[in-house]
Amino acid sequence: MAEPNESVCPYCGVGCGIRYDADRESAVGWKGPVNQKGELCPKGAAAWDVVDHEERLTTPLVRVNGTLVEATWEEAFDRIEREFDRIVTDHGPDSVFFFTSASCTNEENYLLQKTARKLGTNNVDSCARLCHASTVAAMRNRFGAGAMTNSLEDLMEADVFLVTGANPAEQHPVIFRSYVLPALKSGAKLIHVDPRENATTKAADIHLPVKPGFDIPVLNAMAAVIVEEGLVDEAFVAERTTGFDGLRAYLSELDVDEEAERAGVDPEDLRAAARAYGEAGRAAIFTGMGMSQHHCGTDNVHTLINLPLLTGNVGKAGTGVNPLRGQNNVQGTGDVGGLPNALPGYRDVTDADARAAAAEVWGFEPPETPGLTEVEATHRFGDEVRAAYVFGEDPAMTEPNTNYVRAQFEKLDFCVVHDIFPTETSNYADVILPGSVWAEKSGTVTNTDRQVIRMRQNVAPPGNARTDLDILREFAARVAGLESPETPEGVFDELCAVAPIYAGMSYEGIGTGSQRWPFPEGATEGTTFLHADRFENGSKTASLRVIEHVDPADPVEDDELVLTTGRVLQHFNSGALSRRSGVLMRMRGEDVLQIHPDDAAARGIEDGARVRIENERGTVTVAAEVTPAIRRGTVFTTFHYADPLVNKLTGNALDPTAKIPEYKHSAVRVTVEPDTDD
Ligand SMILES: Nc1nc2c(c(=O)[nH]1)N[C@H]1C(S)=C(S)[C@@H](COP(=O)(O)OP(=O)(O)OC[C@H]3O[C@@H](n4cnc5c(=O)[nH]c(N)nc54)[C@H](O)[C@@H]3O)O[C@H]1N2
Ligand SMILES: Nc1nc2c(c(=O)[nH]1)N[C@H]1C(S)=C(S)[C@@H](COP(=O)(O)OP(=O)(O)OC[C@H]3O[C@@H](n4cnc5c(=O)[nH]c(N)nc54)[C@H](O)[C@@H]3O)O[C@H]1N2
Ligand code: SF4
Ligand SMILES: [Mo]
Repeated sequence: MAEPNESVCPYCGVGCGIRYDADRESAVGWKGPVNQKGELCPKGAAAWDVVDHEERLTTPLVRVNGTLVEATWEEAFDRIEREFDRIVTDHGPDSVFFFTSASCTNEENYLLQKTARKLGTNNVDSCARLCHASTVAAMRNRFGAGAMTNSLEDLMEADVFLVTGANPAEQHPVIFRSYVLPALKSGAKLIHVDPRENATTKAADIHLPVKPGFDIPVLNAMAAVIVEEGLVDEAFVAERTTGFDGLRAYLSELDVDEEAERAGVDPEDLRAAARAYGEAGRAAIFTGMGMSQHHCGTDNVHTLINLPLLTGNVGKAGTGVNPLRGQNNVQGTGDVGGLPNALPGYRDVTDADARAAAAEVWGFEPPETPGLTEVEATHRFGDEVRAAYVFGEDPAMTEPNTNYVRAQFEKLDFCVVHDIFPTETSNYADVILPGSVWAEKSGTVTNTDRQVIRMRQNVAPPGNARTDLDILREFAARVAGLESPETPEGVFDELCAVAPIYAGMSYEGIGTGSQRWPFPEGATEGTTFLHADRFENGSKTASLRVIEHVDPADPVEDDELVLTTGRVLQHFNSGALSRRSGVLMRMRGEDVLQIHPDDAAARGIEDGARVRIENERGTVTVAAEVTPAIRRGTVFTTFHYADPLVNKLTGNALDPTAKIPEYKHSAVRVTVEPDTDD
């Protein structure tokens, strides 16, 4: 079987349409709801490389006397059933933790969270925790919904884009090229807040090279300028906000120059940015990991939200607060209840009505106590958590402080990894289940601007591998006695019956287009921008808040530098897919450490030299890229490689509200690698 059916790119949350092209033996774009001309970035164009890759898992593996050996599905599931049964009987259902997968479909994740809840636990979370958990926490708290407020189409109407802690030119390339650049060509302005100059900065009118971890001073100072210079939308503030007097009083005491200096940015540039944002007819915000991945990530976004509320830039086209989401289905994984505190459709597990509504469809009531979040769970392996089901994620590589995380995985009594390739985490697995990749499955994913898009199967999974949904159906039946619909469409229909934001959707309605949530029963189209007359929580008003800066978790000694980590265009997260693509490896084969010429000179580091980066958590070695694109005192590298494993250096600090790790600020010493020849 090889059918060129419309599917969705397995990489980022843009959600471009791709399919297999047998003549070219490669993936090609089709005119999807997002990539409307069929355009793709290099990752999407190379996505076939992962489908027929020789390292694919093609048969179940079971650990026998310490060694992984090939097994039948029957043997693998017998082992899983026995171990889950034993552990749940001895330690209760909360001794099991489920990783849902932001790289997998709504239907798959829906079944996995339902299985956890049938077993009696809310211990279910995904890498959305590592990503925009803080953004979602702040936005849900203030607006009642954590997703992009606006749609990509209406954002083209913006006069100003404030892009902070995000690099969409590399991380969301088709959005940048097809939605942002055309708006810039028509005269819109771009403000970029980022410690580095990168591909997004090239298109910027104003760049604020903030010190990692100092976004609150920048945003408070911008708010102060907006108030001071009379750029507040008074009618909007009166009608749609509360708390203005308190915020105004706080901001009037603030010294803009001092805040700018504290954050390491030029005060005049900061004032220019505030004016551009405040004077714009329509100003839109894109926010990313530079904001969210701090132990003050939730506060960062709370401070950010003051700007649209002060200037009336929410609830209309071309405005809002728009978190650019990570994987192709990180949005959907949360939507369908792959979260420890929420049932499908973001209904709180603590809400008795929500549990009763789920019970009506499910025939059982989900537990009421919120479960553990992803990193908290890992930190409790060997204590109250004894077993894990890891679906399409590689926490032993991508969670922070990997030396510690790996020691935690050692402590599990039982670990199942369900993936398409061997991973760093599968080194700790007792059973490995070979699943299916984008071209081998059917289902839906929800992209960054809330569009539910269909994936259709192009080819069968290799060898003995099975479709992910098929595996999860059997898993549900074996460990939780749960019968599930046989087709992806059957599962989707059940999801729509449980999740009010999806209630009116159907496979037929989506077709080769999309349906955007909220999409209630009987709707004919989704909602392009949220919060128009009321916020999603039903309130007419949202609060303005006073938020104060907190210092990053790692203190930085005089001889140390601040390591901030992130991404490049050609690679993706753990690199599981991108490092297996010949084209992408040719484009960018090796990791480098960006370091400012002054910091390099002070350490005798030349461009291309091997350098050692270390702190009390670990040591890694990479090649130096000496460049003024990074601010002094800060160094940058990616986390895309298993070697060098950069997450050895990141720490255990978590945001107290959202429990997101501080990936964007670690104190490190950087030295020339001693010559290994002598
Ligand atoms: N090519 C590619 N695309 C991807 C991914 C990928 O791995 N590769 N991953 C996907 C995923 S899962 C996600 S979550 C998204 C993430 O997309 P982005 O949020 O764009 O990703 P990052 O590169 O982690 O961080 C963005 C920027 O934050 C800056 N930054 C660092 N510290 C700070 C700070 O303290 N303040 C501010 N204001 N900025 C700071 C970094 O220099 C970086 O340029 O991308 C998705 N798309
Ligand atoms: N230092 C540092 N660390 C970070 C970050 C950072 O900025 N800096 N960012 C964090 C963020 S935002 C994120 S989202 C995480 C990402 O962390 P992970 O989610 O661990 O990384 P991915 O590479 O997205 O992992 C996807 C896994 O899913 C598998 N997979 C892909 N498609 C399928 C499929 O269809 N079926 C199945 N069964 N498996 C599939 C892949 O083989 C891979 O093993 O990393 C976090 N870690
Ligand atoms: S922009 Fe994202 S979804 Fe589109 S082709 Fe590139 S990686 Fe895939
Ligand atoms: Mo992410």
